[in-house]
Amino acid sequence: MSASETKPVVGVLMGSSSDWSTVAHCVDVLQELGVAHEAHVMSAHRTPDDVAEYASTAAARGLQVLICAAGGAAHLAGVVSSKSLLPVLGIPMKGWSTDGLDALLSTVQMPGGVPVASLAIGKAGAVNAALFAVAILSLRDTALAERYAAWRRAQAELVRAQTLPPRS
Ligand code: RP5
Repeated sequence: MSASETKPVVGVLMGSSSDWSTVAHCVDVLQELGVAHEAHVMSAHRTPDDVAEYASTAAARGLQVLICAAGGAAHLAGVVSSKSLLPVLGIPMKGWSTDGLDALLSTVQMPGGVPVASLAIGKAGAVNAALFAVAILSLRDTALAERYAAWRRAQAELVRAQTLPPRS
């Protein structure tokens, strides 16, 4: 078993438990690929001190990639990146008025010098955040790299197996 399977190496944060139904897709992929992870609700606005403490101690606790999901004025990924040198991946959540565009822009438009890699809004971003983390970890974990390659091959097979219904 590789180190990534025994101790959390990916930290998944979300701004609210209302994000969980989307973020669960990210956690499912991490689970499927055998990446040890932890998930917490933590808000850049509502619990800023907790976010700062978590991010500033994450690397020392063995985490290697941080994934942050937030909606609305989505500052979670940016604040985490401001307090950690780890790779930070942002997942914009669909919110209550602009279908996630507000969160996308808040996540992606970071000032130079404080990087956040923003994924797509919603489920696709959640899945891809997990896969992006896997790709990063795979650089130093050959067993994980093999599982990731197999996952991508299986995905391709599912696409090849797709058929279209006859048109009437
Ligand atoms: C953000 O505000 C959260 O990430 C969530 O997407 C959004 C709404 O939070 P709730 O009001 O549902 O707790 O901080």
